[in-house]
Amino acid sequence: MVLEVEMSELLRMIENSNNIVFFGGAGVSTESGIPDFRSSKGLYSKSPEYLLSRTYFDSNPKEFYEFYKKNLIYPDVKPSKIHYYLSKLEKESKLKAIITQNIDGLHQMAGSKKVIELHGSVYKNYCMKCGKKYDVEIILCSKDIPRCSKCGGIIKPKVTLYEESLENQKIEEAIKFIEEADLLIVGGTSLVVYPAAGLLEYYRGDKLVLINKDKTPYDRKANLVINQSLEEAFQLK
Ligand code: CNA
Repeated sequence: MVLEVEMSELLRMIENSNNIVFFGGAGVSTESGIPDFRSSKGLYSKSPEYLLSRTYFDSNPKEFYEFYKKNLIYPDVKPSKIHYYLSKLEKESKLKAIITQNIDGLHQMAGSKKVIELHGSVYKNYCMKCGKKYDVEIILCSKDIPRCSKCGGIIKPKVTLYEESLENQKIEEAIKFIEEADLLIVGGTSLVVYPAAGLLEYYRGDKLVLINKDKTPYDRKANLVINQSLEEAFQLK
């Protein structure tokens, strides 16, 4: 009953706003079949952060790629109702930007245009030696370490690994959208990965909504907390 009140309040806030920003994480894509990292069924129940660190990439590229291909690339997944719902809000000029920690490209696949991918994308890859760009097929088709056809350099995904910095330009753009947002909806993220989670501090409004199955360190700061799935919270079930 309490939850129904909260869910109606969320829909009312969405109805009344024309400057919504959505800040999301791995929980946005679990309904598409991509596991998150930190819930009980998440990837971290199996694997340490070390396997996705820059140190591991540089020292054990073959093993890095074995893990990466198996656990982070899902070429056949499709956007879920949540991705399509957010895309619809943008088409209606209500939602101004999606800021995502995800690297799966599903928001764009659902038609969203303004997507800031804080941690990059599995679909963008480049040669570390000559800079030649590659799509995801080169990673999927390589038997072990993907190599550049032009110069033989190692190809690296444009994905932010642990120990690597985020791109300044993306951070600045994300801050601008968050500062100007009327309604900030944060969903499907444990909010423990920095600096991404710290971006919420830039929100100046009084409509910060947190939707997450588990509790997060920011729950106390939010104006509305819904500990439910995003599908349920947006009443898309
Ligand atoms: P996380 O730390 O795994 O947290 C995900 C959170 O989402 C958890 O607290 C879950 O309770 C919650 N959750 C799961 N499903 C749902 C749902 N349907 N509705 C509501 N809540 C749900 O992931 P974060 O995004 O916070 O951490 C950032 C990391 C995870 C980034 O570096 C990502 O690149 C990385 N990641 C990305 C993907 C992807 O691109 N799809 C998948 C797994 C991890």
